Amino acid sequence: MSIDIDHWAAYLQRAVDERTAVPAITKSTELSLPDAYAIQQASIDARVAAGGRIIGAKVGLTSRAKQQQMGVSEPVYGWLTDEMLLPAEVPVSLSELVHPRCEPEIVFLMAHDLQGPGVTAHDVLAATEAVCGGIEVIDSRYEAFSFTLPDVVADNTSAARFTLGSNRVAPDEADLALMGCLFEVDGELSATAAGAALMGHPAECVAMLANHLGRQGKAIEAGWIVLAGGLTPAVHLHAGTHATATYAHLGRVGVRAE
Ligand code: OOG
Ligand code: MG
Repeated sequence: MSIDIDHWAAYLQRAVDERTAVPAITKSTELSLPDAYAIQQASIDARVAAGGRIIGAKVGLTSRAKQQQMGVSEPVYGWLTDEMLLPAEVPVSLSELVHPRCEPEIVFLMAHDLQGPGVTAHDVLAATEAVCGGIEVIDSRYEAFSFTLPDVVADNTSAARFTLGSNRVAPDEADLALMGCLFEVDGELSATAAGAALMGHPAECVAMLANHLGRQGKAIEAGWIVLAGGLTPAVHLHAGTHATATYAHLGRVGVRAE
């Protein structure tokens, strides 16, 4: 049975526009992973046609903490557009979102294109301009923030907003596997992690992304921002919530919700 890709892309875009959670697609139809990526692509094509610009990509569900929290045990890939970038000090506006959560991320700023197959973590580091700390705000368009692997892929992996810390280091200036992270919410420690939580090394996640894109004839592009995946479980954002991630070498980055 073939499914209507454009119908489901519009279904998810309506949830974004109306800020209302919708039932997961797999509640009403079977959804293969290739069809889920086709829905994701149709959605991003529509955003770009409407004036959005792709400024990077993300890998998600790359840490055990995130896989366990969401009950999905395979990494996923999605797109970042300019509308998602939250400048420092600009609050997350809850009225624009459904039921957002946030999570600490290690972020790669790319100097060179990278296209799979065969891309290794070493290649990723050689193609990286700098690394910084970040926080991603995810906002599943599905009811109860609950989904299967193909559902979350179709939903552009819950991507909603992200913000970047101001400190940057060259990729050879710090051992990213040992990159410590303290994730605090309203001044209380929520979780700690090291970069190795992301598949042993955060660059491994970016290598997987390059190989994934390569299978579709696409590449990670110079100038892109790439999120390697949440290091810890995500936390709910309520009015007034202030979440900060403090990284070894990379300093602190925060988001405040209002
Ligand atoms: C899916 C997105 C996962 C990450 O960093 O693990 C993700 C979700 O948890 O809603 O962005
Ligand atoms: Mg994430």
